[in-house]
Amino acid sequence: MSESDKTTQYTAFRLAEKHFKNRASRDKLPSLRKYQDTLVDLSRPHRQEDDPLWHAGWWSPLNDADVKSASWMPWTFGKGKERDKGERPELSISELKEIQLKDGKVGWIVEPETEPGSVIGYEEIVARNKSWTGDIPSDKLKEKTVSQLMGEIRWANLGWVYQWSTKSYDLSREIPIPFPPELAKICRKVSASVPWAEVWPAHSCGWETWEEDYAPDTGIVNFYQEGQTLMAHVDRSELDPARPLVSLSLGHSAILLLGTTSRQDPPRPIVLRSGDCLIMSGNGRQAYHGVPRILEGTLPSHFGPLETDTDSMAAIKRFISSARININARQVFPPGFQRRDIT
Ligand SMILES: O=C(O)CCC(=O)C(=O)O
Repeated sequence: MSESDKTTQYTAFRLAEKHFKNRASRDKLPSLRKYQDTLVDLSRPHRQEDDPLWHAGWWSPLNDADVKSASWMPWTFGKGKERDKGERPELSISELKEIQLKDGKVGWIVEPETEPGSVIGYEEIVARNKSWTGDIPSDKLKEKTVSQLMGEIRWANLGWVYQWSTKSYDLSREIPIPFPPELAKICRKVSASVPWAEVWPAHSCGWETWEEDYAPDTGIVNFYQEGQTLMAHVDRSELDPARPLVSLSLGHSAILLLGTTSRQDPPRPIVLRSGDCLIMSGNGRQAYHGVPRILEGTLPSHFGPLETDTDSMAAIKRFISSARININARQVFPPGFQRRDIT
């Protein structure tokens, strides 16, 4: 198979991932400004002076020639190699709906074309749990210092433990690991601020009770160093396929790609800045999504070191100086669900 045959087989989602991952013009960051009509960037400040993305150069007009500047590179010759740089999705943001949240803030509704959810179901989770024999640590593992491990940590679990090898939660514990109450409070507050009737006017996905009974019990914390990515995926291991997944971003900004139920459809690029909150709910929970780029040099200045920092605050700031943290909270068990024996 020729190189060009291979590359034309990339899905639209993969092409978008390749586009945002592209590091060909190392001395210049590719421009986001040039494509601002297709980028959701809800918390972009009104003044450029206040914008870490502007300071880093992602919005700078100086970088507008990003693709052209790399045109001498050998890999731009030949159709296949050209396509290997990926393709920027051209979905206009003009049709997105803005909503007023109940706490006075403003939100945007991004409504991908998705089918109603399907989940793996409790019986299937039980079966997967039984087949799980544990992940054996690699014998290549060597002793490491805490600071080495901090640079390598990729994810951590809150509440029910997610097993990547079976793509299911380990529900065999009699008493689950508690989900941090302070975080649950924040997620419930965020969910309660959404006027759900406006988000889902045409059909109910159960949102009528969320204000009272949304209670996240599980979460994944993703740690990204610059250059790390998260491939396109769908989260479908929770028993209610529609309940909100509340996703909070901290540290460096990132591009999140939000697609549909098919990787063949072009995904919508969304800039997630530190402090941004993305909620996936209803059919939207079934959409492919991934993080192809941590935007280098975009750490907000308030993460800078201070003489008054405690040791633990100084350690956190050292970590985040080259990283992004994403905390996403989900509710595995719908209210009133009776867990049957799993042994
Ligand atoms: O890092 C993000 O913003 C997305 C994380 C995510 O999609 C996941 O953990 O399932």
